[in-house]
Amino acid sequence: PKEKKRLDYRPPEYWIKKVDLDFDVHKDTTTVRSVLTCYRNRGSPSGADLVLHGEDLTLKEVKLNGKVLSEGAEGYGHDEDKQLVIRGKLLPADPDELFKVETTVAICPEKNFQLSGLYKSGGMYCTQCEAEGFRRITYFLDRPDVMSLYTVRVEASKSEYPVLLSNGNQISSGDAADGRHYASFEDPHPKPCYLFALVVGNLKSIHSDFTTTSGRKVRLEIFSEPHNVAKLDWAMESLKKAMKWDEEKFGREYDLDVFNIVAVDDFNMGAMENKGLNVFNTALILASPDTSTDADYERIMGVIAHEYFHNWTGNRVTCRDWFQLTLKEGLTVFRDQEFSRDMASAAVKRIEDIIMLRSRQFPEDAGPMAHPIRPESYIAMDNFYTATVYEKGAEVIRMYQTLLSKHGFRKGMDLYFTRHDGQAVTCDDFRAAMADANTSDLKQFERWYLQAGTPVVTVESASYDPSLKQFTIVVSQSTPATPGQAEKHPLHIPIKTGLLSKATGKELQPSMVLELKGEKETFVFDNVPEEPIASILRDFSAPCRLKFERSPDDLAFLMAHDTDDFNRWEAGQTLATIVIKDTYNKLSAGESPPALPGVFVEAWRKVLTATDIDRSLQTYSLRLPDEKTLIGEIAAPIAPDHLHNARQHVRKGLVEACKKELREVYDKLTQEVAAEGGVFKVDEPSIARRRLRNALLISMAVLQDPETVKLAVEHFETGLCMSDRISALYALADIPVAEREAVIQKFYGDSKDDKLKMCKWFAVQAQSDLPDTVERVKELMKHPDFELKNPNKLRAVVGAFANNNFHFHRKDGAGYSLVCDVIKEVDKLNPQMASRFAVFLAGWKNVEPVRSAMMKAQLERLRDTENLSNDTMEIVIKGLS
Ligand code: BAL
Ligand code: ZN
Repeated sequence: PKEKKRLDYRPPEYWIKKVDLDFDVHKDTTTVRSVLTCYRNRGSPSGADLVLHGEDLTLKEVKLNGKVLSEGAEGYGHDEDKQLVIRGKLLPADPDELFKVETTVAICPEKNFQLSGLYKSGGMYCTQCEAEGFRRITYFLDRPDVMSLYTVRVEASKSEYPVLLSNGNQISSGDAADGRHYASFEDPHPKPCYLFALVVGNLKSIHSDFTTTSGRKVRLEIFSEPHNVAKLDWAMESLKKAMKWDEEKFGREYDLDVFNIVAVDDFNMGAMENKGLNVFNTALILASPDTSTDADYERIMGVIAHEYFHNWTGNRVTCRDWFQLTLKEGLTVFRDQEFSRDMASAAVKRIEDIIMLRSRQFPEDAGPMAHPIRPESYIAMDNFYTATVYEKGAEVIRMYQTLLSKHGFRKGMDLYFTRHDGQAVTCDDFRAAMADANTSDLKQFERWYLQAGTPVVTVESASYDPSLKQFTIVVSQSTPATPGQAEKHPLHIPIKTGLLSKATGKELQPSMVLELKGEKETFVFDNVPEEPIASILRDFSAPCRLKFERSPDDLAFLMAHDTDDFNRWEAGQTLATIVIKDTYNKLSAGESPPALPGVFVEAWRKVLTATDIDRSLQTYSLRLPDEKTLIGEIAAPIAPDHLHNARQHVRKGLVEACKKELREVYDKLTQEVAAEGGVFKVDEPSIARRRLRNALLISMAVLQDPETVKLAVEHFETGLCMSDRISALYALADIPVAEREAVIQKFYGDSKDDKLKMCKWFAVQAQSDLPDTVERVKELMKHPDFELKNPNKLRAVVGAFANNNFHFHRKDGAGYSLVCDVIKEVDKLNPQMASRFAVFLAGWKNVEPVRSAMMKAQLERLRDTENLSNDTMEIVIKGLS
């Protein structure tokens, strides 16, 4: 397969000013006629060929300026990549002269299982064009720097598909012959083709409106298949909040008269920001207390906001090429994170984001797929919709704000929009706008875009001089080598630091941002009245690992007193990591696990019984770091079973030591719920209470005693909503008792008619700890409700299993061969999904030798598979190199 390189970027030979599309939708054949109004790029030579991308298209006709072209040297041809070539000698020499290229192609959405381009999902047709799906609809310059004005006409059966949608404003509609109807649309904003969308279906909708700051009324409409329409209200509420927030925080107003969203069952991504017509995976839009957890509600609001925010960061200002993906994704994730922080608890959101970063992005940065947030090369662009581009990308944007202040960041954003509205630009353009708006030097900051790997910031020493009243810290940085990038240079790292009184726990000085630029630097704090305890990397001010030797007592002190909510939580995580690591080392050496340190148990008990902290923060503070996060803290090669057992040992130890308090707090919360009449509520305190109560139940279940089994069954039976019921299921999932099976059956009975509930039912079983989980997963894949072609169900079974670290790494290699078999099968249908699972096998070098060899053998099996897709092959090649 061919690799594309960032530095090879060249502007296109031609521009496409206008696109007129006509879709004639019939069962098994959709005919697409396209008229492209083009002109030559002045920078390209006269006589250059026009080469249009196309994939899986049946070409019917090509016309140039209304004249039919024949295939051959005097007409059109195809190059070795099957692209359509219009001979340059036929095209105007004058770059100002417009010409029209008209193609007619046939496509078959019903057989498009890749879910890229135009495809059928259930009873509806819909599109997904990012990154390179538009070429699967018609011949085009399928690259984001080609921005065009679009008109679209679509015709289909009126009775089967009463709803016809595309980007922009509908300009006409009516009946056509043979019981068909049509609609046409005009989008007044030039856009890259990846933002094109078309939906044809039997849909129902809810609608509302939003008046923008300048007084324009926007019609908002959200569509789904009829049976889901009652679950769209939360999405509408979220959309309005997002629209208002973007006006208030960034001065960005919506720019069309309509904003439509459509929910689809079969979707590779979470959602897609097509101009004025977002398409959403049902999992990220449908909400009801019976089907969605509180976390689902929060996620839906975040993703609705994310896609809406793309209208400015992505659509109005887009990417010049796909290497710049983080320009829109990192920035838009940052914006949705800020929005969610404003909508609920800022500290809780920050903790959730960092848990995700550490469990998903840090491993990516430490594995064979490590890449900078702006990758240097790719084979399949779809492989680069990664946690690095998105989540680390968002952290890089956040660092601009930390370095420049909120005010300075806003100035940079304003300049970015003023300079680049309507353009396709680069990450360097964004950095230049930030630097210029603040007259700040951000040259070294570019390295965040150039280097892969998670930097390590080490506090080499921290000392206090009472005579000078000075506190001094020496800080160094290094970034581990990553594939293809042995040498790393120092980064510009903002380290938000506070000093606390050891006596009172109060702040001795307000937080300040230290700017680490060299390999090692000394920072001196003056006028410090007493020896302080330092709180470093507050609010996780840079995406780094912090190495800072502290005693368990100091960490327990920070857990109790740090005035930075994030670092108070972080101190608990650090302490827990030390304890789990210690247990892991003992188990790995064949020794018995050590007793839990008293200071750790008491600190945990203190959090458990506290009554003066936010219950969501309390929940996160009681939770131990997950296995994926812990892997990064342990020297490779990892023994996954010892790691799992070490973490379980610590969990159990805490629960045994605090059993009485756990039950008391749980009962108190249960009584509170009962006192309110057992009514389901979605306000923040109710969510936080539910979160804590559900987490306590899952904690207690680690003991697997009959009392907790009974409690879990009761919790399930009396649960007010999905959050309660699914927590009870998780509590029982690891306990081999008849009650477990009964509750699983009951849940199935309540869920079998709802695809999203079924996904939860699948996932809880695939994540179980029970010894026969591999066999269960194989059975689940044969279950009548499982669908290999539906990405949500595939993720619910295979994705959840591959993330089940203990069983994926089962000693006999059965987990690896299961995942490899699935990859081979799925790759034939949907390479984007298959390649995501291949990433799990690619991490073989980090695992102990026996398992490592088995994982590698499965990767080799994939390598030797005939007709493996480029997507999966890219992961396999990188994994094996
Ligand atoms: N642009 C792909 C989906 C998203 O990140 O919004
Ligand atoms: Zn996005």
